[in-house]
Amino acid sequence: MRQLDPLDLYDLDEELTEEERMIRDSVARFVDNKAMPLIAECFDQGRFPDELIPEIADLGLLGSSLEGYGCAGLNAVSYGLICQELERCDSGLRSFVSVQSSLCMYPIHTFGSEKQKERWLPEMAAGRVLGCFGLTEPHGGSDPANMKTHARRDGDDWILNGAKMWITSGTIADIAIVWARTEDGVQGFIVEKDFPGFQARDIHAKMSLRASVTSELFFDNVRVPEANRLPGVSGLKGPLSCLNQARYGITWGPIGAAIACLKEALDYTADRELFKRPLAANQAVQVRLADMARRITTAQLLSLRLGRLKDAGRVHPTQVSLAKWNNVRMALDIARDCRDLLGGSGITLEYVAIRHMLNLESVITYEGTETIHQLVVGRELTGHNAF
Ligand code: TGC
Ligand code: FAD
Repeated sequence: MRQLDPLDLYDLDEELTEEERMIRDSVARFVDNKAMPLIAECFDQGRFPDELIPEIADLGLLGSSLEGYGCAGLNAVSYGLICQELERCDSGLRSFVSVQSSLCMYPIHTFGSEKQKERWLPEMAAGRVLGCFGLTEPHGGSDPANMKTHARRDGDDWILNGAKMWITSGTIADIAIVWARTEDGVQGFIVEKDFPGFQARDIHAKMSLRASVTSELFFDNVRVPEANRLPGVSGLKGPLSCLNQARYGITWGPIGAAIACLKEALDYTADRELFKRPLAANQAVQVRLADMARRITTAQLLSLRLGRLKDAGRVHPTQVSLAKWNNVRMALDIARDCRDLLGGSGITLEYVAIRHMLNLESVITYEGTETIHQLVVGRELTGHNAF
């Protein structure tokens, strides 16, 4: 009998097109050769590896699924594979690309004026302009309908006041896509970093996503020109539809993290001899490894189906919620279990498991907590809104 690939038990590679495989493999090469050698040290130092941005941009990974304006126009499955490969290295690297692509370039592309698209998108695709996305506020991110940040019309401008919390890339961003309450409902604004009254400050002492920048944003009577308002949307469906894009990518990313952990655990348990046999020869260890492979395979099937639905224009937000919930939970549980299989070695950054485990504690919280996604699925099943 032929030997199966332990990291792709159902030969899903065969389900990909040649172009999708090529994109995945070129990102994988970048990750293995350029990002992996840096990442443990960056995590240790609490530093985002911004030296990788030019190559990430050259590979076409910023705004990769958008058409025109210097973007690659790839399909949704390719975007998913990009997220998977980046997060095989670190959730922080995938976060950076998710935020730039799905949360900043997507709203400009979808809701922006032609002038805004021409001004910002080519520069963002080239990695010369970085973005961040401000939706969450300090008093509670799960309930964005209770938004306090507000903008008031003043002649040709808007006056913006409020604060945002837990904002990825906040202090390295040149522009922030900021969602604020107005008399005409929630609106999106492109706030430029040098607008007077706008301040970004890093959040320190994080034990998770240490190789990513996480910030607070403050707006004190910031004057934003009408030309910087996104004209194509009003209401919470604006930011929530950006989240659909990012959450879709996040269903793929943790598959990469889980694959990295399982691969490490397979190698480690094969090499380590205890009680006169390899650790991997114990039934109790094999059950755990088999369970990881089962859960990874399920997640791979879920994301690939989701990607094909998205490419066919038929994806439903509840389907994204179910996959975000399932796949992040899968990866977090696997990372924790792999950490344990490595024994004492598993607590060091020499191995990947603990770094992924700590990162996934953020991934299970951001872009809708696990509970929020469970309640979205519950609402779909029962028709009762439990929020
Ligand atoms: P509700 O207030 O009833 O609806 C408001 C409007 O939005 C529409 N809508 C959606 N549109 C598109 N996609 C979705 N997924 C949508 N969900 C709702 C809805 O139809 C309505 O439209 P309209 O025209 O009738 O006004 O909202 P709801 O009850 O449906 O939603 C409640 C809930 C709890 C699900 C929602 O508030 C939610 O998702 N909360 C979680 C917030 C969240 O995920 N925040 C993430 C912040 S960004 C982030 O974490 C980035 S991490 C980045 C990284 O580093 O990778
Ligand atoms: P809360 O909403 O206060 O939730 C606290 C707990 O209550 C959670 O366990 C939640 O599941 C639970 N809960 C909430 N409602 C219910 C309910 N009805 N029933 C039962 N339980 C409930 N946001 C951005 O806008 N932009 C970003 O770039 C961004 N990047 C982030 C990066 C990191 C590293 C992190 C950690 C967060 C980031 N976020 C960002 C914020 C993220 O989206 C929020 O943390 C998340 O939405 C949860 O909000 P909260 O932290 O205020 O928790």
